Amino acid sequence: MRATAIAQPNIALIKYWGKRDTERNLPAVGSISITLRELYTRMHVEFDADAVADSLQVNGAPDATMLPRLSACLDRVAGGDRLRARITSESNFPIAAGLASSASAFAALTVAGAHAAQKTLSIATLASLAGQASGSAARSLLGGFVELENRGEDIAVSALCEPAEWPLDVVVAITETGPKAVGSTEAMEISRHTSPFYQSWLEQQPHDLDIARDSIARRDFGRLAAIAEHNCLKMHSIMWASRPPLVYWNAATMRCLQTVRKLQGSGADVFFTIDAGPQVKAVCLPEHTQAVAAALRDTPGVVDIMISGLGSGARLENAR
Ligand code: 2P0
Repeated sequence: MRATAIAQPNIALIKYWGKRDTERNLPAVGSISITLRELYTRMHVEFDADAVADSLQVNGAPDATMLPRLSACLDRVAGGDRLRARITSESNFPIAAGLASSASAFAALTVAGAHAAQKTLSIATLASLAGQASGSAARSLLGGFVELENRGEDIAVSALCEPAEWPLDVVVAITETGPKAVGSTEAMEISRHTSPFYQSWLEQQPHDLDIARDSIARRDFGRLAAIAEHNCLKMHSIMWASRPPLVYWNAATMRCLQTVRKLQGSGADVFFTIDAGPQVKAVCLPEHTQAVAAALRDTPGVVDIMISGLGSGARLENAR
């Protein structure tokens, strides 16, 4: 009746922004991501016949804010008539700051919850359940390069390339550690309803996915870099043109972009991507990782650096 699972956050290279069904939390577009290795969320779920309510501890402290979303996810995984659960979560990176903490949290919760409830679920079912909790979480079920497709009335995830087949590195430049002002779920809806660019975003996404998928298959770093930066800046253009405007960047975010441009100018194989937060993720070939990390660390406003390779999908740590 208890299980622990570990999952890594993922970074989208072709972004998920917008929903086609808010009730079932179905994305309006497909996406392609890379799962990280060094950042993790460990989630322990214990169903307890004596407990009268679910409880949640995040990094050692009780957390009532996230609990309803986690409880609802466990209801879908284990059934609404399940026993109440003690949930314990531990992450080694800032939460809700644009580092995909909900992706690793809900991927780990879905896997741990299913096992604790003694259910053996396929990846397709786990993806559907994790995706209902958080769209990006479905991608953290798998490792390396992962595609999330809109398939029929649901979603499907598949691994495009294992980490060892194209071992890229990601340098995360942290420019702010506080939680973001507007959560992704709310921000996506603001964009869908108000951004004049939203419709063309939907129309162009299949093309961007095709280019990225093909670049990954050919290990063509330059082509992947160009489409990933383009797709990222398109997503932020939608946000900036929303009403109210959604600007997640700070001054250091922009400086990090300039640093990446300078590195590219000096011949480094690196590109940037930015999610719904002010952090900059620089994706690079391993031979450039140290130079990329040093340049970003020296960029004014950067408060910390994290370096990660590509990792594997969500998995059980132990169970009883
Ligand atoms: C992504 N993001 O593809 C995009 C890029 C943020 C920017 O997926 O509403 O927390 O819970 O399904 O999964 C963040 O969205 O959103 C996200 P919900 P989620 O990584």
